Amino acid sequence: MNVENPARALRRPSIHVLTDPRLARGRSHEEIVRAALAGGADAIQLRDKDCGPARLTQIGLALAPLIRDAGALFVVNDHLDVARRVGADGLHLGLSDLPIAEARALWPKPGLLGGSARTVERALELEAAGADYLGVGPVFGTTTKRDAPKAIGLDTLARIAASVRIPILGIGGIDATNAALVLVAGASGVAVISSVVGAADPEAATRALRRALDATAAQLLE
Ligand code: TZP
Ligand code: MG
Repeated sequence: MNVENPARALRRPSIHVLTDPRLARGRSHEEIVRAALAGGADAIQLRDKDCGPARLTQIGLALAPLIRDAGALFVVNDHLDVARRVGADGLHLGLSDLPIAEARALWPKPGLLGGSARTVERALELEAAGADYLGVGPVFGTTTKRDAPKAIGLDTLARIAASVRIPILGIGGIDATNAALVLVAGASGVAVISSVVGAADPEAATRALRRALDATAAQLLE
């Protein structure tokens, strides 16, 4: 576990950067993670749809100390076994993965458990099943997720944010130009792939998101 109180760490206006080698322009997970952390990411989610658990574990073990040293959260996508082996803070499971209620029993607190929702009903279901946070989207149009459904938009995001007590992260088509809208709609933060992983300069792209979110959070507190 990297962070003393992972649930609290989720509360700040947070930036989760999801690694995805398909978009990384040939750069490694490590290059992207170093840049995202230098730019102010709060969490790294290890996500590689082309990689089996053994290779993913190797990558995760190499990333864990970098993420820990930056004081960021380390989340693993899809694979409970990998999350365990690399000592991750969190596990994120989508619709086609292990159901959240089952995962909760196998991945107890303080391990963070994230689920994916695009409707109020699903969000409430996941909260009741024990999710600690939700990735909600796609908020805007995205071509990153191959099977991504239609964008839900800011109104649905706001309805979901108002319906659950756990933090939600907007995901899908988010960058420094629209991240503020996601926070204003009630999200606690954003999860991004292409705007950071696919950027010419992932560190600068993360820093731009950081600035946008911090400025918006400060205004919301006024
Ligand atoms: N879930 C909903 S949209 C999405 C996932 C994993 C992909 C988001 O990628 P991007 O590049 O930030 O739009
Ligand atoms: Mg998944």
